Amino acid sequence: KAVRSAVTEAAEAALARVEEREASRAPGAPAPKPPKVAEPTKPVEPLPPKPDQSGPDRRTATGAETLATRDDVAQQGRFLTTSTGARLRDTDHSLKAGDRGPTLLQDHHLREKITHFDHERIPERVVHARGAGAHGVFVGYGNAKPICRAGFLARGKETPVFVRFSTVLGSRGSADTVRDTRGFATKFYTDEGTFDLVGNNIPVFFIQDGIKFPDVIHAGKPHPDREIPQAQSAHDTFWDFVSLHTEAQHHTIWNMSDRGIPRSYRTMEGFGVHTFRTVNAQGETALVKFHWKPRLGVHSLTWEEAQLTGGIDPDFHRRDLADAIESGAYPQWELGLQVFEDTDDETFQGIDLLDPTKLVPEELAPVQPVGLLTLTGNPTNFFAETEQVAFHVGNLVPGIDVTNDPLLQTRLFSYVDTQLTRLGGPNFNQIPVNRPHAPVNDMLRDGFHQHAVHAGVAPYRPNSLDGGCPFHASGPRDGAFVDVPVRVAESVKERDVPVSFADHFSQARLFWLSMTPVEKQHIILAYTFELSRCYEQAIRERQLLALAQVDPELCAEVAAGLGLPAPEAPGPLAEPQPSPALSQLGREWPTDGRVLGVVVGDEGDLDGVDALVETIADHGMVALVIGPHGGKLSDGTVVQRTFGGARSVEFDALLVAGCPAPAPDAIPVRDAKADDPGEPLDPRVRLMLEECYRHAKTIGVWGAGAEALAAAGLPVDAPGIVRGSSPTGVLAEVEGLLGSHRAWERFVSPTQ
Ligand code: HDE
Repeated sequence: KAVRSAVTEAAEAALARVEEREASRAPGAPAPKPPKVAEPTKPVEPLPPKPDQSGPDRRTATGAETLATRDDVAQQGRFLTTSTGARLRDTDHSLKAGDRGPTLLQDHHLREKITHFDHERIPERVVHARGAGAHGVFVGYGNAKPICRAGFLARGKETPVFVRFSTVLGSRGSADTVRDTRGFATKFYTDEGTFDLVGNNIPVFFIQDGIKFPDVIHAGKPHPDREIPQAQSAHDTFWDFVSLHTEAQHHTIWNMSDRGIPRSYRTMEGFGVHTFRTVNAQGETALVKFHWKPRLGVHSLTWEEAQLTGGIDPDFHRRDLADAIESGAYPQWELGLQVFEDTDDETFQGIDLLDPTKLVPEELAPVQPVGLLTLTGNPTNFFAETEQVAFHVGNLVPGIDVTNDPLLQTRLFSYVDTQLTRLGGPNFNQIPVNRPHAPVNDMLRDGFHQHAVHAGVAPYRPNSLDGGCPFHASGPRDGAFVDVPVRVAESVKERDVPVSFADHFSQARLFWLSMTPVEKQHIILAYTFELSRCYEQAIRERQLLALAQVDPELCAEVAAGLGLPAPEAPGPLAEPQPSPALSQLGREWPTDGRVLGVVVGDEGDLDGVDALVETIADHGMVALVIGPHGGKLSDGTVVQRTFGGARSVEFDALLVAGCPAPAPDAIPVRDAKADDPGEPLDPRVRLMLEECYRHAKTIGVWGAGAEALAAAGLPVDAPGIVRGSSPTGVLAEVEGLLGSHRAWERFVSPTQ
């Protein structure tokens, strides 16, 4: 009885409080504002819908207008509600029997909030789990018309796109800068249906037949017993597979080159890898390979930079992409085509175009630009867009068709299949980021997560009840996709491979021979590192035998690094003509969006720093002032990075305006001797300079900046070191050097 009366008293008191509040409210007055609580961030206006997404959001999956708008699915109204729209007056306290509980099962809001949370995660992608996306626009040049009737390639035609970049091996939370292949998948929302170009930043692949994809991925992923290592190929199972399965050797040498550690998504090339078939308005066909050429050139990190960045900023590429877009430095790529005659044997100058382990050197078939991609918008919500976007190589538009490349053929099956598990059912094309911008009338019905309210009674063909709708398009004039009537050779069913696929080494050798000495050095170091992480001697030896078939020098250097004898190649090596286009060096590129660190001390040499920062911005680059402490310096210069918070890997070049001494209360980094004048340079600045020097980055100094170099023990007259009297003079020279990315001559020793 006592318990009951206590409960009743508490309930009555709670009710009285509510009634009191209600009574104090004047008739017709608005509902009271929720009590003020400390919010972690200031509430901001929700972003308006993106123009490229607002169109399709207003349609059902059948293309019909619906009452539902984007606002209906986004958050709306001032008040917090349940998912069914009941306004809530408290989301911080569960409904309890008294303030000390127990909690009541009856609390629907509690259960809804926690149940939804429990189911927030979906399975990550089985490959390419780690990625970053962006919206943009593609504009056609119109010059592809003679070979391809696809409408989005027409002159001046603007097509919205969504692009997702990714690594392959790592989990969703892994670091961006690991050594790996990068995905480069583009969804074109064209008027004729969605076209997905699901490519990589490497033009060839590990396997020639899709049936082996689980093998290569199982070998590359962490070991099944301890689930290590994460997001890398430097382990036994990977090298076991590629050394046994030598058709992977060409892709592997690309991964071991600087292509495996890009500087930024913005500085990556993209490749469709497979050969596709295009069709023009007359029905004539051609074979093509797709290329994305970045406007800023192809640039990479050094291995040490990639390692440091993985710890200091694991989101380096994701951040770089988002920052560039947000600041208006929109990343751009030209879409290019290598075009080949559609011959019966589907080869070009002896290269089998259906073999995805082979590329066609650009010197033999130039890449012809046919349009421009510009990324202009960051996703509003990572999960809704970047995570839920679903690409498919079978999403084709009239004018583009597949070939019989056996890797591509398997992919045509895999990409729908995987979404069924990942996105929980067959209606993933109704998710906003996947919705086509072309009208859809597909007669696909029901299933998990069906969002469309389909009208009509006859989702079948032929029918008379829905007026015979939908109708067949009669042919190309109605914009129909017509499968190219390719002749299928008279053949028998067999599990086999063409003889032309048998050469596994000549193009790995072509790649090696096309590299400059410094790029070769990086490749040697990468193989040596990766193989040194393997435990099994037999695997190292077998991979050395594969390298012997790529190049004797490469094999000898790696063998020396591993302390093993270099094997001889079992037969003579091919002598392909090198393809200079495969090298990343030797050209000048725009410096837009490059990040320059400006090191300043608290005292002296601050003259002109403000003007310098402005000039850097005027030239389309980003200046980050690095000072001994946050806030402002004595002359009012604003500091963006502190000596303690900055690390060299953030910057493409360093400008040094002074020789900042260590803080008076800093712990000395060396033992003081009686006659030691003490550290002349702050050790954190010394570290930054040393690293920039080691990574062959341009360093510009003026005034006391030269003393900082000397204090760091660095030569003032080395390549890529710019000394001058004025900040702007130094900047002009530094900018010139940045065009070639690094002072490549500084890489002299294998240890760097
Ligand atoms: Fe993929 N691949 N892949 N792949 N792939 C996936 O699809 C697969 C291949 C590529 O940002 C998965 O939706 C098979 C080549 C990219 O969402 C899956 C084979 C190339 C992405 C799948 C290949 C790629 C994927 C995992 C051998 C370069 C990320 C999640 C036959 C031309 C797309 C998903 C994104 C993703 C299967 C080979 C590129 C499992 C079976 C070759 C860029 O379906």
